[in-house]
Amino acid sequence: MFADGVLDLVEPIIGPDIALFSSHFICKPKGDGKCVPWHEDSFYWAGMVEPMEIVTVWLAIDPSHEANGCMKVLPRTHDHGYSEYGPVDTATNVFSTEIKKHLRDDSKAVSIILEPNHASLHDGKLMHASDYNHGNLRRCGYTMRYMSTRVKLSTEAQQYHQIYLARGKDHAGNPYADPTKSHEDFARIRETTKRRGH
Ligand SMILES: O=C(O)CCC(=O)C(=O)O
Repeated sequence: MFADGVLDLVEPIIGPDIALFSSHFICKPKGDGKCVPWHEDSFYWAGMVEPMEIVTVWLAIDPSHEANGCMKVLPRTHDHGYSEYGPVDTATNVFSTEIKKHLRDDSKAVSIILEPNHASLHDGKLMHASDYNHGNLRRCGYTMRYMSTRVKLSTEAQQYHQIYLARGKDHAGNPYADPTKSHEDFARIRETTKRRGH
């Protein structure tokens, strides 16, 4: 998350002053796992940051192919970020809603096929999704999401979400958490307010 090799990938996009917004593994066991329905990350982060400028590095831990549910994107859809969503079945999807069908052209979808240690980058407003894993390999990716330190974490979000200074210096007056400490208070707040990360 703080390795120069990763930060060097995002610096040409967001500049030299970089904060880690969030990070997690997204793992689908072989022959299993739910679909990630079509969404924009920004839809889930609305109100948390201003401006909504977050880039995700999606690092492949396993091979990520169509058979085991690689990520797919709709190129050039990142001009909007807050589409209308309709319900989907949570028995087969990780979220309960997805971008309404008439607002997307699924025929333009591009699969992001990666080998272990390869990475893709996507803008927080880009429409993306992934199918369930119908292959015989686990599909695990590690997301690292970054923003410029000129982006402001809202006062409300500061109550339940932490960001970390990854490179350079702050410009927006954000508070930054200490990555060497475990912040169980924040974990408890997220649990009691049922806020889930994305
Ligand atoms: O890993 C996936 O299948 C989806 C990833 C995703 O939605 C994201 O990284 O924003």
